[in-house]
Amino acid sequence: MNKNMQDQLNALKLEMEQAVSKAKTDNELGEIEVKYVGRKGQLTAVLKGLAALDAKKRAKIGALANLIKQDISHAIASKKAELQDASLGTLADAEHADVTEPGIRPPEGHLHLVTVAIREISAIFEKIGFTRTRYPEVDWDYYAFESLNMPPDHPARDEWETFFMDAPVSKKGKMVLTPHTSNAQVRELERGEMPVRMINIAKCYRRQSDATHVPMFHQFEGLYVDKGVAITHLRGALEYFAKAFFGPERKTRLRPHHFRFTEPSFEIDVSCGVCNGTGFGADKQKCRVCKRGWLEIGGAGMVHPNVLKAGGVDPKKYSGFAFGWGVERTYMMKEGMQIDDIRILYKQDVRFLKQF
Ligand code: FA5
Repeated sequence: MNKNMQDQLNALKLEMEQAVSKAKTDNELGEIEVKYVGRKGQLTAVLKGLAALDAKKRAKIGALANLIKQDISHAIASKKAELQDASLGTLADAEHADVTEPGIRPPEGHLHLVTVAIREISAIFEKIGFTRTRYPEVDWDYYAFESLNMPPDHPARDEWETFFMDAPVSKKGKMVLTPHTSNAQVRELERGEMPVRMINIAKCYRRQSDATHVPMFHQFEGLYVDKGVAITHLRGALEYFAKAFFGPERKTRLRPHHFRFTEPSFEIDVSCGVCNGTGFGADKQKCRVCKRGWLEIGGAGMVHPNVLKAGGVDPKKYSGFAFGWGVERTYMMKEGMQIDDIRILYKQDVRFLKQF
């Protein structure tokens, strides 16, 4: 046997075994395989040298070389399995989950304050038989003004600081972004079903922005029309709402006012929840919201005969009351709210919204 070749093979075996045992990744093992037992590998090169040996030596050295090749292939395979086991162990550790542990709550949002207020207001009025309706928020001038006893060019319209639509004009006039929910009054009467007990809550738009005004806000409009409806019913309904929404402590008052679509007309004030009706803030300055202890939150009155007529209702037989309040202002006056600028409701500042 060629002693030299045998030593060479044994030395190669030792080198390969050490390389395999040091390997840390599948890639390294792949490289070792190529380097030693691949087609151009070192062991393969030794085997190629066998041709030069005589038959007897060739058989012995060949057998040894094949044995080494097998051992190395086994060593590589078992190292691969070992590395895989180890990596699965690491994965199992990393992904270990104890299903009995309490879970982690995902962050939860909540409804916007205005949506909460709308739901609460609807529920309060539903209890006294008012049904929530929906009417257009982009409507004809006729429903927003003319049918409400405000003919075109009437100065009373100025108060509503209206956005007009750049759209074709019809028999019912221009289209407007509804500046109040009163557009629902004649639309509801036109349905011709008596009695009417509607609560219409919708978006309104006006060219206004300050601590108590936003250009897009919501109103809730009540309309009650039946035989024998009197001003006492109006008072009763508003008192009921104010107590249900603000609690028994808060005060409301009616002030005479003028609306073209009600007669008599009133404005409704509620004692301010920001300054507790004192008119002064914690800094001893005038309250930013009300300035005088009371905040106007809506208008009301007995439905004008011309409005009943526009809706096809005979004012000699029927009478009714109507009111329209701002949802945001009403909500700002709720116990403990302390919101001193209406615009914050629409700033989408999560730090503010999260507090409720
Ligand atoms: C009206 O809009 C009448 N349509 C109310 C009415 C209905 C009277 C039925 C009689 C019968 P006024 O313009 O005062 O009235 O608005 C009513 C309420 O809407 C205000 O008191 C206020 O609470 C709210 N409001 C008005 N403009 C804004 C605004 N720019 N931002 C926030 N709230 C507003």
